Amino acid sequence: MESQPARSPLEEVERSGLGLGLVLWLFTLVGVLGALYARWAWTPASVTREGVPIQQLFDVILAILLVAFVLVHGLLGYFVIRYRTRGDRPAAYFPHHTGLELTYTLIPAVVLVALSVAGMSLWTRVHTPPPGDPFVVEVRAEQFSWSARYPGPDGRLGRVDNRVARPFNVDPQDPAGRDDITSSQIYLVVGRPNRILLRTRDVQHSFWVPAFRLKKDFVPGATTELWLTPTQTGEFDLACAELCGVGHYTMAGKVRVVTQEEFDRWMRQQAGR
Ligand SMILES: [Cu+2]
Repeated sequence: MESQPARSPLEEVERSGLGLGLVLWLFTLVGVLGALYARWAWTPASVTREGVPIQQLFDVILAILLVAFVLVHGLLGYFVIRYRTRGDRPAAYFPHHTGLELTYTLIPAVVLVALSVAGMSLWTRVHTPPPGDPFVVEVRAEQFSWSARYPGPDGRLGRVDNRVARPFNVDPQDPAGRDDITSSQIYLVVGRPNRILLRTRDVQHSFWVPAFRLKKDFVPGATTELWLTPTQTGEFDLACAELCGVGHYTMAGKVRVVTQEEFDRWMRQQAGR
């Protein structure tokens, strides 16, 4: 029996060039399928009016990224295979190509400027209070739980002062605060603008409801706010999106979007307790 002839070093290099190109193509395919799977299987439907244009912008960005990703890595794999060494010529070398450099500088620059303008105008729209009488709620974060404060029949939240050592730091001098209702339940009302005031009792936290497509930080000592208009009733996952201590991972909660009648009924029950 004859043994297999050993491969020459040149053959080894040629084979590894082919293998590397195929690995790059496989990587490209897995990347594209992974991104599409995450977009359609892991992304909950948007349930706010603001969430719709935000999702559209996400999708435009994802599409541009996928095209660039496939183009760059697909071509890289192709070149690795096509121009792998065969020992028949030296490698070509060119230090400069003005047309190529202008192309790969100007196209990304135009795309980035367009995306920045689209992002900034959307940001401004989402952060401009919508017309109409808003539903107001204060959401309070602390290590490691959530609570909420609702204005009572007077429709106004009592003034807060962080030096006041009372629940929610409500100033006892302000009569508007006497009928405020506090609860561990976070309610929002469907079909009207909701103004969510965010206050933290300790460190930074972040209010994030993936189905709303909006996220906002809590800043110690300040009140931040978020405007949104829910378009569907239901219970939606709330997560703290700012690493806030050892129990950060337990800071999951629910936001309940209900009709005005349901909310009014719940408020009457709370007031009568
Ligand atoms: Cu937190």
